[in-house]
Amino acid sequence: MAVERTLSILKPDATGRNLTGAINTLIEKAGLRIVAQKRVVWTKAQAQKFYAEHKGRPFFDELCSFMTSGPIVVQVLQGKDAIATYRKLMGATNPDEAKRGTIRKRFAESKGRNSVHGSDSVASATREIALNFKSAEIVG
Ligand code: DAT
Ligand code: MG
Repeated sequence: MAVERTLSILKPDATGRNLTGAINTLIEKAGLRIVAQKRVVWTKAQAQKFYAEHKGRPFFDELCSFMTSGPIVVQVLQGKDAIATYRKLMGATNPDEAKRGTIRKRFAESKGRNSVHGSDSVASATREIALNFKSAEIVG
């Protein structure tokens, strides 16, 4: 059980419904510590760079439009096995397939408007954290 950091994003559907506090409570109850957090609006270029692995997929343009449609809260979460712990708390991409008690089961509106992002590996966490935070902004 390694102490890890992962990048979390509360997406525009979540900020739009004022769910930041409710989701943060679930994050903290799961034993993860929010060691960096800011509310921002991404440019289209920032969204396209962040989601570069999905370029060419049919949902790519919709995804980048959605992620720039309103404020997002970007966070660094720290804790034991933070990457897998947060993926489990988030639930499946499609809320219809997400398990009871997960963030997406509780809050997601659809496969696209699914409330949260979480890094899926150590390599993507490292990349995604560096894209969004300077090291001095992360206070563990
Ligand atoms: P996850 O966010 O669970 O890691 P992903 O990396 O496969 O899922 O996709 C990134 C985001 O793209 C996902 O959270 C929502 C959107 N997305 C994925 N597949 C989609 C689809 N079939 N239709 C609409 N949006 C989709
Ligand atoms: Mg993903």
